[in-house]
Amino acid sequence: MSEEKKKPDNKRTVDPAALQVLERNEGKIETAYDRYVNMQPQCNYGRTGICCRICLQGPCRITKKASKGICGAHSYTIVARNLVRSITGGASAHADHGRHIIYTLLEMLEGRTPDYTIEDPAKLRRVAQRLGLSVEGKEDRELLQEVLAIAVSDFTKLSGEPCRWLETTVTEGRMNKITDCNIQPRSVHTTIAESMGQTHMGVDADPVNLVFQGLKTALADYIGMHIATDLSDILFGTPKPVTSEANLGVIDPEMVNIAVHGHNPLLSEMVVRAAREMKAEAEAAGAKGIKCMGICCTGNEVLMRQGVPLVTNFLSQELPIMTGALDAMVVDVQCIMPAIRAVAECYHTRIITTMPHSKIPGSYHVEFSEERAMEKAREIIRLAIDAFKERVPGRIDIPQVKNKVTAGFSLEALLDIFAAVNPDNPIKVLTDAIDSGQLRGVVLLAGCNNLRVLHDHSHATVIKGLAANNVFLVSTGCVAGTAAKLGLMNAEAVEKYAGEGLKAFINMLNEANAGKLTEKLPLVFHMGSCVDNSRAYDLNTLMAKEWGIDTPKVPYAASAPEAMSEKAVAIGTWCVTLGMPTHVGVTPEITGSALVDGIALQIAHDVYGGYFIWEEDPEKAVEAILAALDERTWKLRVHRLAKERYETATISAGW
Ligand code: NFS
Ligand code: SF4
Repeated sequence: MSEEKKKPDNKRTVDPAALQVLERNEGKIETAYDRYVNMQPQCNYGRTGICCRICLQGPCRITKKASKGICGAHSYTIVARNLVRSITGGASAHADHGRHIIYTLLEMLEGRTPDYTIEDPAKLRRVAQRLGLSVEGKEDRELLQEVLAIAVSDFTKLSGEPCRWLETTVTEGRMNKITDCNIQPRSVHTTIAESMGQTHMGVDADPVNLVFQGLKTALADYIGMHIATDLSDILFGTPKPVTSEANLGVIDPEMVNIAVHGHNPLLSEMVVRAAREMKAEAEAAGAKGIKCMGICCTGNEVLMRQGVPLVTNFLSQELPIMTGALDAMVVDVQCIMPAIRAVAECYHTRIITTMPHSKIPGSYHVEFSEERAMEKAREIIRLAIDAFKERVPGRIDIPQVKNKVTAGFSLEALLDIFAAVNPDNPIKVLTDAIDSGQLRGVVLLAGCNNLRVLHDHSHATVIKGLAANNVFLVSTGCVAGTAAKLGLMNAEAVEKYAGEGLKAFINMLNEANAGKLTEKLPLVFHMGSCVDNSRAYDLNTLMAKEWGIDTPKVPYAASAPEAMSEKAVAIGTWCVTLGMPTHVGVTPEITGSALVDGIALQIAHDVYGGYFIWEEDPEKAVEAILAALDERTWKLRVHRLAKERYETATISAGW
């Protein structure tokens, strides 16, 4: 083995800003990049899903000698149960997010949350109409009450009729498929509870039945996140195109720097608002002002709505602290590494936890309150201003790396851009471009970072590869963070990386919107946080309706090149159930059962039209995704020709 190979690779990133921090640190302060090295080799039983710890007789590991667990559970049962529990974890996290927003809005209607208002009454009306409510002559508050009643019902009801947020956002064909296969969730919470019960020791041993429950739970996840997106828009506004910056260079040594990290806009929106009001206090402490910046999905939320810069994404979340100029990191829930506290210990940075169920020992805790949101936000900012006074000037070292970002592409914003070309039927602009062959299809880039692959490398490779092959790219979550940080989310990237067809398509949109947009359109269209994958799926549904087909025929794929969290497992599973070819760049923990793996890769396709593609090599992944899109475009063309020739009313339903 060469010297080079033996050296532990604790700088696994292609982000130049992150690399600078890691190189200057030289292992002095331990980060995730070091812990990944220390963790090797990782257990292969866990990796392939054949370790069961569901009862206290475990852990049971499937080996050549022991082909079943102590209770007699086969590898397929163990793998399927673990998978369902992982999907359930993801669905619970998204449900937590959605439920918190519902609760806040209910309190708002009772007059108990004076700092929140209905920011987007037009969205409220759109959502109400989609849910089948009559909006005529109703006040906003009355309408919101009705919308919330449906949201609460979709979260909690025990009866079997379809959840409104599911049946009104998918195609008729999808809804029929969901009903036929008996995977319609009763409600979000009920399904999560069912899954925990079904995977208890000694309940369901049938892997197919278990996987079907997994799909049902993934649909509950979809409902929870769709509710979260819609209600967030009503509360804080539907995103519109906005320009900002991303990467560690956004940290300004002369400002009080506050990073908001986590997921829920309920808190981050308030921190951003309070920061705007409190400039004088920061100036009194010797700063030029207050600069907010985001990490992970709450960062995406405030970037989309307020143009707040994104400082970094999931994997590099410890690094902003190591610039010596971050005064506070304010966190709520999900994807927050407990390690940030230990890194902050070496600096003046204050870690401020805010949620009663998400604390880190040794951190400051300012418990968030819907009733006193702004007051709490001000308290948080004062802690940051105090920390600013404790900075050690000699330790400040900020990589001068940042890139321009154009974000804010809600579905409404995208349709508005398309409407400049075709005001009567905006979505036809996109479907026509695919019909004519100018575009090869649409890909949703979603998901996290994962040290099992080189940080940000798989993301960047898949983005560049698909763009060069004329794929229209939408994105959410931490892959959107990669695109933003690495300069792939602006107009310059279109010039550099787009193939001729994609370039012509985007330029046509730029020309039609000249005078309306302040910035030219980017290579990758940022649709928001991970709950906003709902927006990306709405785009798919709209395309299917325009073509008069079901979603498994739409040349629209999903890709999570660096997936990490249980939420990503849940999202990937509903993407497949709702008809999308779904690439995952980090093979999930199911390969220990050929049966369960086969369901994900092949049987899912036969039943639902969507299927998984495991491919860890990002270049090969590009080929596989393009092949999936091409197969669909080709079939769509053949089926449409057949429809014309035989004069049938609808296009063949098969895929
Ligand atoms: Ni999504 Fe967003 Fe990032 Fe992954 Fe975590 S922040 S909710 S889970 S790591 S993309
Ligand atoms: Fe072992 Fe069965 Fe218990 Fe799992 S449920 S730990 S396989 S005995």
